[in-house]
Amino acid sequence: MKKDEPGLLTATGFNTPVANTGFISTNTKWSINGYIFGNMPMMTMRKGDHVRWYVTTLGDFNNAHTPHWHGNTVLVDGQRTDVLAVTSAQMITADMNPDAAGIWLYHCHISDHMLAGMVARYEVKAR
Ligand SMILES: [Cu+2]
Repeated sequence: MKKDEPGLLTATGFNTPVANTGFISTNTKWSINGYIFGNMPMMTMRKGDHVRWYVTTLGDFNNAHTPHWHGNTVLVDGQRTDVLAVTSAQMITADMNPDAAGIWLYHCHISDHMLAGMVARYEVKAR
């Protein structure tokens, strides 16, 4: 296989038999604070708490994310929402006053990221 053979270069720049099998892309994982598929230690809070979420990401153009909270909403710059859009080196402060008790998903809403592990959980305990 020649290095500059058309159609063989990948986004990673690897041009190897392994790269061309899809091995690298199927083994790419997206994490939240280094954790994947909900294995992050549970983030816990109580109903009615004031919870401040600091949301950021770093990296290349692939590191655009859409963090999404199930069960509760956040307030950002006066806008109530349950999903944000964050791009590389951007920082967003989101304030939450959880009113729905339970264990909820917190995940990136970009399908490829979610399916590759970018999922965590948080728990809102009753008062
Ligand atoms: Cu993402």
